[in-house]
Amino acid sequence: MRWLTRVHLIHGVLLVLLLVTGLCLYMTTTRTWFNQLGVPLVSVHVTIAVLYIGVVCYSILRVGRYLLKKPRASKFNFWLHTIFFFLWAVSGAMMYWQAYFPVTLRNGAVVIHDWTTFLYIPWLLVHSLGHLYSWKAPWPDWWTKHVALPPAIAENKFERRDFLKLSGLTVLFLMIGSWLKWLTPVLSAVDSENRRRGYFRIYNVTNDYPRYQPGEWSLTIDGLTNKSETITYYDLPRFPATTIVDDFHCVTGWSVRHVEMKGVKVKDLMTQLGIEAQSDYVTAYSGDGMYFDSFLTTQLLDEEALLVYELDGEQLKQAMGFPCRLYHPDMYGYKSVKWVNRLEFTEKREIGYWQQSGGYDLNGYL
Ligand SMILES: Nc1nc2c(c(=O)[nH]1)N[C@H]1C(S)=C(S)[C@@H](COP(=O)(O)O)O[C@H]1N2
Ligand SMILES: [Mo]
Repeated sequence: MRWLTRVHLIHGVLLVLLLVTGLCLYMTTTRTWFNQLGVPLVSVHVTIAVLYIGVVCYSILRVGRYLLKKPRASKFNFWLHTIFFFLWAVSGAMMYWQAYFPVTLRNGAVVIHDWTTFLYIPWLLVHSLGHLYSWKAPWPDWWTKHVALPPAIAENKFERRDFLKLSGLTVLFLMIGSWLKWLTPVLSAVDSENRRRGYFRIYNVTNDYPRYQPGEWSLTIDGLTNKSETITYYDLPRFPATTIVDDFHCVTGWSVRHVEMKGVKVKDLMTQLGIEAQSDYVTAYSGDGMYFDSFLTTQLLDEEALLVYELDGEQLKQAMGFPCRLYHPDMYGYKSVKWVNRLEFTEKREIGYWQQSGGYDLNGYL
């Protein structure tokens, strides 16, 4: 059947492209490469996904009908893909339109999107080996040989007996289903607190990130101010500390809830240093030499923005911005410049890294 072969090929190619772009998005190193090449990988992934959804919607009924007469193995493939397709599409859509979903749902979607992909990879390897090298997995006969259709379907007769059998099966499945439901709390007891909470995915737009020794880091406040000042790592504890517990949200869909962050409010720091802002905009620069973002002066000074140096009671990990990252409690994670080493007050508003290359909103309010 020519049509089927063609659909299968298009389907396979799109799915492999989705896997490759998806894995590249998942891994920090590759994500960073694409960032540096200026390739908006998320948009590429989403575009392919839309094409893929189109192909599936166009072909699924016809393929399903064709496979009815096929061996169990083909039917299994069909159902596997239908289920995975559904899980990928729904969780992906929730990640894409994440602003409309509560945090717990959204984090669940990210986990499902990741895990379905990991589970899928071994299957894909076996399947493509079969197609590329005509290698066959040693499945038993009953699995791969053609099966006769049940008379009810073959002759289009649906008898009382079939109806009873179907109803019986349905009840059985419902029972198994509800029984499994009792199992889930047991299965998820391990580390469930952490899973519900979510975890930080480490993002940086540079290949490597600054690994500061405490003595190497400093933060300069300058630009349109009455004076400029530079503080070091050892100065940080000398300023009044503020601790907040807040949820951290990334626009790409993941969140971490109840993160305890300790640091100095930008406002307190400025007051203590006797610095007065004389312009309406501030740019926060990262010591990685690439990343920066801008704020209204009022957003940093009057909205409790913090220079965070402790997270959940420990000093920041190097990958997460040691010794200090900016944090605005009402804004997305991309405003949280890691390894922040300069706050420059400016006449005009600078357009930050992700606003230039990702089209992110300037203010980034949640
Ligand atoms: N210097 C720097 N800071 C950064 C980024 C970055 O790429 N470089 N990514 C931002 C984005 S988009 C998010 S969601 C958070 C992620 O924080 P994490 O890497 O600690 O998980 O950091 C923000 N701060
Ligand atoms: Mo982000």
